[in-house]
Order: sequence, then C-alpha cells, then structure tokens
Amino acid sequence: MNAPPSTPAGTAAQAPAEILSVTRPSPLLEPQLRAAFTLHDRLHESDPAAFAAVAPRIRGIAASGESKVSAELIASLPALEVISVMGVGYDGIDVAAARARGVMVTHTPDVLNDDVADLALALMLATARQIPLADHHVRSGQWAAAGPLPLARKMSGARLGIVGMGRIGQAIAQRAAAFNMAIAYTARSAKPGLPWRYLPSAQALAAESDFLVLITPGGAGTRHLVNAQVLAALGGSSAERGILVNVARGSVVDEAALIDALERGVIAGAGLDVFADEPRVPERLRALPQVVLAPHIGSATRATRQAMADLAQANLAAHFSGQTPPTPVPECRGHG
Ligand code: 8YV
Repeated sequence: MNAPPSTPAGTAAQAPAEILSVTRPSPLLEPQLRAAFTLHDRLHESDPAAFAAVAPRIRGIAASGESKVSAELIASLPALEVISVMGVGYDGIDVAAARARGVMVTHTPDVLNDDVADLALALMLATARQIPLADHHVRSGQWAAAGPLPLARKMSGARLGIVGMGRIGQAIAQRAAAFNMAIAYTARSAKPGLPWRYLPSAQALAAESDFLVLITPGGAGTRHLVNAQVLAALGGSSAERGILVNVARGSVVDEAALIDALERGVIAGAGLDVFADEPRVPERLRALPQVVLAPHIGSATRATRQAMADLAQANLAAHFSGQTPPTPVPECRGHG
C-alpha cells in the first residue's frame, strides 16, 4: 500500500512531510516512506551536524519495536507530531514525553499475533524435544557413531503458565489447548470470560507450571519480573524442572539470574527470542546446550512484516491527512 502525500484536491501541492527513521527501516516499509515523505535515514546518528539543520522540520519518526526514542530526542524535534512504531511493543518510546508535547504514538498490534504465538509454541517444542541438538546429532554423524540422543521432555499434557494474557497470550493458549496442556496465566488482573485459571503472581504461576511462557509488554513495570525466586519456583514439586520461554522482551527476565539457574540446573532449559542487550547475547548463555536461541524473529515472516509495514505507513498517512491513525497506542487513544 502506498499512501500518497496528503494534498487536498484543488489546493497547491505541499512539500512532503519530513520523517526521521531512528532504525534501519524494513525493506518493506522504506519504499513506502520514500514515496510519501522526505526520509532522513538515521541522520541523528550518522551526521549530527546535518541532523541539527533539519531537526526543526521533522514532523514524524519511523521506529521499530526495538527502537529507543528518548525524551531528549523528542525535545530536539520542535515540529514533531507523530511517532509510528512498526511493532506491537513500544517500551523504548518515552510515551509520557510524547504525550506531554501532544505527539501521537502509533504501533502495529494484532497483525503479528499468529506469528509470535507460533514461535512461542515452536520454542516450547524445540526446547523440550531438543530439536537443535537432534539436528546436530544427525548432521555431525554422531547418530551412527554414538547412538541415540538422551531422552527428551514430553510437552503434550504438561502444565503451561502464560505471563501476560493480551491478544498474543490468548493465541498461545489456544494453540497449547490443542496439545492438551493445562493452562493458567497471570496478568495485572484476571480477564473475565477466559476459560483459563488466573494466578496473582509470576511466582505463584511458576510453581504450578512445567512451561512458563512470557508475553507481557516490556518497560519499567515488568523489568526483571522473572527473577531468581520465580526461576526457583518453576516446576513446583514436579520431579522434572521447568522450561522458560521468552517471546516478550529481554528486560522481563533477570538474565544473570537466568544464566545462573540454567548452569545450576534450577530450571531444565529455556527457549529465548529476546535478550537484555540485543544483538549481544552473553557467551555463557550461548554455551548452554539446553537453551534454544533465536534472533528476535517473533514477527519475522514475509506476510506479517508486510502487514506491519503497511499499518505503520497507514498510521503516518492518516495522521498527515488530518485523520485519526488506525492504531494509536492505548495511552494516545482519544487524543488524535
Ligand atoms: C519486531 C517486536 O522485532 O512487534 C514487536 O514489538 O518486537 C517485533 O515484532 C520489530 O518491531 C520489527 O520492526
């Protein structure tokens, strides 16, 4: 979808709005941005002097779910009106600073629910059934040389705890139901109308879970929600230790405590798509065979990234044609 620059019929053509990309733009979004706007691609990082010259004209920011947009950057852009995040998570954006300036923040919810839920199930299975090790066992010739792999962990019928019961959490629960898993969740409050059991804290949930899946928003409110105590509780009194899967944000887990728990066998394994300091992943974590690692690919399919790019562009196009963007972040709803 290519949104045309906003020029009401019968009026003189206006110069396209100037947009700052704070991340390397997705190849699915960049052509749309260039067709509709004047795009300054990471100019604040690559050429601060040139950035200072154009900063007063920048009216929009294009960001990704991992981008940082600080109060300082917002303050340096006096004409800023809108920040469009290509991602559902926006914990790197200082939304309070944006709102204080009347700047609209938008994101791309829903279109990625299926992919992130699919990846959560894939990491649960890959970790429990040691798929990367099994693949290596065959490729390396170990199967013929050393015989079968050690036995793995059964997933069907196990207890699943989900931390965060938004739209993606519900998509994960629906998939897990097909594996006959006993599903419970924690969230800020119980969600009326859902068939799954609510527990009031991550620690209480961990104590009743074989698999603990994290899909809660990042940011200050959930920082290190999964700490040493929660990891120690995982699996409860079961003879088998639990498995942690994180498809949320690296900040939700105390990564040092996680590495310690894995090294000491406090938990059985982990499937991780997100990390504390991406793309840097600690060597100690990378050395552990009971861990399955992915480079933040929750939404990384062609179909979903296309839908996300189109929605990120539609949010900018709507704003600059004087309409309310389709998907403002909750804090900006009703402020369009
Ligand atoms: C992407 C994400 O990494 O949606 C999010 O919050 O973390 C991911 O989908 C990213 O935002 C793609 O631009």
